[in-house]
Amino acid sequence: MKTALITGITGQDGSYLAEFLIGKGYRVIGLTRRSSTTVTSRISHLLEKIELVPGDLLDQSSLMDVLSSYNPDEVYNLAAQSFVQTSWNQPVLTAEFTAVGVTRLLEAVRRCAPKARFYQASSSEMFGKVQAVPQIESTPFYPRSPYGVAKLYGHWITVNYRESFNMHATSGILFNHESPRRGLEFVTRKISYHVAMIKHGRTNELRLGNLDARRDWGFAGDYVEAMYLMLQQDRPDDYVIATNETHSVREFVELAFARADLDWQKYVKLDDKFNRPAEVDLLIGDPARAKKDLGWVPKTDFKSLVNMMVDADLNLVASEPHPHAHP
Ligand code: NAP
Ligand code: F7E
Repeated sequence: MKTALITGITGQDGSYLAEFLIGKGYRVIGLTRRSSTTVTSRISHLLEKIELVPGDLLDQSSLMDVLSSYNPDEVYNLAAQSFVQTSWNQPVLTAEFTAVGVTRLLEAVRRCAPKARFYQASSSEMFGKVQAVPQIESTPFYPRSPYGVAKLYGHWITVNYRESFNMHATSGILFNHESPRRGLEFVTRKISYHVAMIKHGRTNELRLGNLDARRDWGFAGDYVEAMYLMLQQDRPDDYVIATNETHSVREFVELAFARADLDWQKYVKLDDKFNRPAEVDLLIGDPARAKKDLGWVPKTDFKSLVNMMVDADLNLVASEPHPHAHP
């Protein structure tokens, strides 16, 4: 039985990856940080099948303890401050988690479990102000947020440890991927959740920023398989994971409201508060290398993704007690 350590197991991707690896027969260890509230809602259905261990990307000794105790075969570093907008409010903390945190974990692997294969969750945000269309592994980077800059550090330190210490360290450059488990602050889930709230009469507006931004949106459940496949390769490399399609926020809005038979123009209001100091206007990735080396292709198209998220939120909101209902 192989052992995998997942940092960020309580997040969107961590929950799907844990499910996937359990299905492959892995012993799954999940790193969780101390919190005053319960943060395991995404993995509540898996708690009997995984082992949670305390640790934090800010704390070197906690990482070394976990690596020494479990000596995993594979380490998936999914933990990060992952919300781009917040990275302007907390740029230093974002760098501590999302950039230097990667070095702390790589050091722990190198010293305590040097045979482990390492996956780093890199991001299409590193392409930022894109220098070529579509983006591939060799496209020059131009990050546009403190988050993007931090991810670029994480990407290069992973490459550097591979080249310096001959580690099996891989960086997956994943484009936006979404699901019903996406955090409510990200635009796709914000839209699908508000559509459901409007449909059930719980609110009557959705405030958004830039509707013209274009993203290459895929399904998180498809993307975690690519992470696993990268670590099964004899030779570590970096891979773009994307759908090779781009859509605007406006298109997402149109499809999501249409799914619930609502006219979006009646509810969507523009609000400057959600505009960013520097925007990433267009992302579209070509995953040809992943297809060739890993045999990976996305399975879920854009419309199916939107429908999946709206349907899940319609069910979720229907099951939530009405805020005005008497107990
Ligand atoms: P997410 O839902 O925001 O999850 C982030 C996870 O990181 C949570 O489990 C969080 O724990 C954990 N975490 C944050 N700071 C930590 C720290 N100091 N120590 C330990 N754990 C910490 O993110 P996601 O969407 O699943 O994304 C997974 C990874 O892929 C992230 O690194 C993200 O930047 C990257 N990525 C995401 C996308 C995308 O479209 N989703 C695309 C490219 C790359 P708590 O639950 O305690 O907060
Ligand atoms: O924004 C626009 C916003 O916050 C998408 C993270 O997973 O993917 C994600 O980063 C677009 C942007 O994701 C609102 O300006 C308009 O252009 O959903 P998002 P993101 O910034 O692309 C990458 C690959 C990651 O690595 C990150 O971790 O939508 N937008 N109006 C809005 N965005 C938000 N959040 N809220 C709005 O009201």
